[in-house]
Amino acid sequence: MTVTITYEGAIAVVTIDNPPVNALSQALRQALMEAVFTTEANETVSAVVLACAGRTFIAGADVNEFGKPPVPPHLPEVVTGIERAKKPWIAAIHGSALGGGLEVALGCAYRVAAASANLGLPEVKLGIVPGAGGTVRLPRLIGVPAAVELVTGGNTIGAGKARELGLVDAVVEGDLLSATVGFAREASQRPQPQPISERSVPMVEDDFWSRTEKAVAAKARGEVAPLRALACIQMASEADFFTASAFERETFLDLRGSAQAAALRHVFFAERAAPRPPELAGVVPRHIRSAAVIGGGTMGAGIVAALRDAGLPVVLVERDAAAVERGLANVNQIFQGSVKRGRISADVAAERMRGVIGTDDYGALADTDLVIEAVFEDLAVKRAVFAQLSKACRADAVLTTNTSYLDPDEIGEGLAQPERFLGLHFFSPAHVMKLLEIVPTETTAPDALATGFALARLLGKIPVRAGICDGFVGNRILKVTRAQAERLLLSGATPAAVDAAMRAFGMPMGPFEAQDLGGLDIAAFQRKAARERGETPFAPVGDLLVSIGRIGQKSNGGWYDYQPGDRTPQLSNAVATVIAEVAARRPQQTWDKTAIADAIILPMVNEATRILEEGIALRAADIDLVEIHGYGFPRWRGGLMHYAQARGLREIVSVLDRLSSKGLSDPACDGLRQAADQEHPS
Ligand code: 3H9
Repeated sequence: MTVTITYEGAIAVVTIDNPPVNALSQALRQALMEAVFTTEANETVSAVVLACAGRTFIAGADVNEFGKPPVPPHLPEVVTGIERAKKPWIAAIHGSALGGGLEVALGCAYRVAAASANLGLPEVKLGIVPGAGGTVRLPRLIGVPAAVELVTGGNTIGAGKARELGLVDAVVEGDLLSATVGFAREASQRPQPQPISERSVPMVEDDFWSRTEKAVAAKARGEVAPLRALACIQMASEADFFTASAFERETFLDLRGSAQAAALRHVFFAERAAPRPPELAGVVPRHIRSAAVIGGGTMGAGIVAALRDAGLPVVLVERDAAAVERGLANVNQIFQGSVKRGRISADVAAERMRGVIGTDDYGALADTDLVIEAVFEDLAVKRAVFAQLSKACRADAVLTTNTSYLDPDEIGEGLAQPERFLGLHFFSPAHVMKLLEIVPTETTAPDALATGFALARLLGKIPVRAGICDGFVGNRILKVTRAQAERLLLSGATPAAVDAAMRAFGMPMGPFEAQDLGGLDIAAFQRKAARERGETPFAPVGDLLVSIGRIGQKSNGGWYDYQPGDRTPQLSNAVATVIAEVAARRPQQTWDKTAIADAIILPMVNEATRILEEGIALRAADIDLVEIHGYGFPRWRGGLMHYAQARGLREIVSVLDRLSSKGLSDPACDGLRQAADQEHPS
């Protein structure tokens, strides 16, 4: 870490160089304080530009320090030091000014940003609130509603939007540093602006706080930081700067040590570690300069869109001209949807479509680097595709199959150069969902596997390596979720009670609502296949509903009834009758929300432990990422395995023992019992 001071005439340029993201470590805070003293003491200096080396401005406090006691100088003192300097400080922002980084910039007299920069206070995403004046200065600068949106949502905004809000004073297209030095020269000739801390907070309407609190609570779904951040901004608007700053700091320190903050930090680091698994260290992936997708259905079209969003040229192969047309129309529909939602312009959508070549000729793949097969989940159909690919593609092209349930070892049987073949499991819609399960076969070479991870990086997805078993990591756990949900119905709970309990736990949707949305037919089809393999999947009610044509929203009825054109679930007498028939003569009990969540989540932990024991997942954190990014497990609980650790494995084993003694779950597996035995008493 270095902080250097250079001089452009009377302008001092303080440059921070603390790779990778100029995080505000203790050493950097100390050095910044010293830079304030040095520049204040130098009579030839009329203004100070604060710039950063490397890819970004200050990206925030150093998250690695959050588990440890805070060491002075604390960031609020540094920000105040900059704000009180007699020479105006001007922040030159490129890359990201986030969290503590933006708070430092708010201490400056002015902020100049590169057009490509982004700014924000993402602290709530780490389970905390800004701790160095963010909630107290921001409303004074940009008004309360805009500050509330930025702080409670934790999202970043671009330089243009920041200029509109008055968060930055100038946006620069060309050389940022020289433009900021020029800006500083002019600024040093003018009287300094009033420090933000001395400005007043603009008034809001009488009902603003109660209205906003409701809206923030509804979005937070159990996450505490957004509401605590809102309380800080309210305090900023109702008390003086010093009282509000003290309240903010107290809230920050309280949350910094909270279980939610620990969980969110765990996810932060797990997400950053995921693209670089240690077992692939030093393995060089193959080049991906072009891609092809076989199959233009929902999944294939989503994958094409994701590849185009990442800038790759794509060939879309279908079996005949009509299917090619349908596939291209599916892709186009995705881009048009993005235009409608304002995510991309019509020009960009057209450019993305121009980069897709549709064809029924495998000959078009002669020079393609990476092929993703995404045809119907049928072994024979998939094998036929790979027979064609074996002939058509370069010997070093990486060939992948997108499958959720089939065995990639069987799909790739007989393939030429099987070392370049692997399985992928995209989640639907593939251009939106962040998770990508990467499934090597027995013969996949390390560089082909590394190419799967490189693909995930390119697509901005979270990659998790999964071993081969029915459902890989995510869908194998999902089967337990669903089976447990049905066990609950047979022992006294209702679909609505189960769904409400899982929402209260923090899931975006309950298991029955989710099945109605996706369709009950797909899982029924998979259960049929499992029974043919001699397995005994448990879904007595689900099977009966499918047999009477209740397959979800698409049939106007599944676990719930639906009015045509309305997706609101309505309680269904027909379903209650089916449940009562299947549950007859089974012992019934009353279930509260906590007991329902336990009866679903803890058996999932049990299954996940088996998955780890079998080596299907390599790390507990990988399972956390699968659950969060594939199935909506609440991020603030840190994922399934982090939740289990935080909850206590002994307690989990004892709940599972109770459930299994009544036939309501499997008993705890050996691995879970052993881990519980080794757990320190809490
Ligand atoms: C805060 O500021 C609280 C204050 O209000 C209160 C103060 C009192 N600390 O994401 P990348 C590492 S809370 C430490 O892959 P990108 C990261 O682990 C903070 N390390 O890069 C990774 O390390 P490795 C508010 C950090 O280019 C490497 O940098 N700020 C931090 O895709 C590269 O990261 C945030 O929440 C950090 N703060 O994206 C910002 N940030 O190479 C969080 C990153 O060893 N950071 N690292 O795996 C980000 O959003 C992205 O990292 C950023 C760059 C957009 C900056």
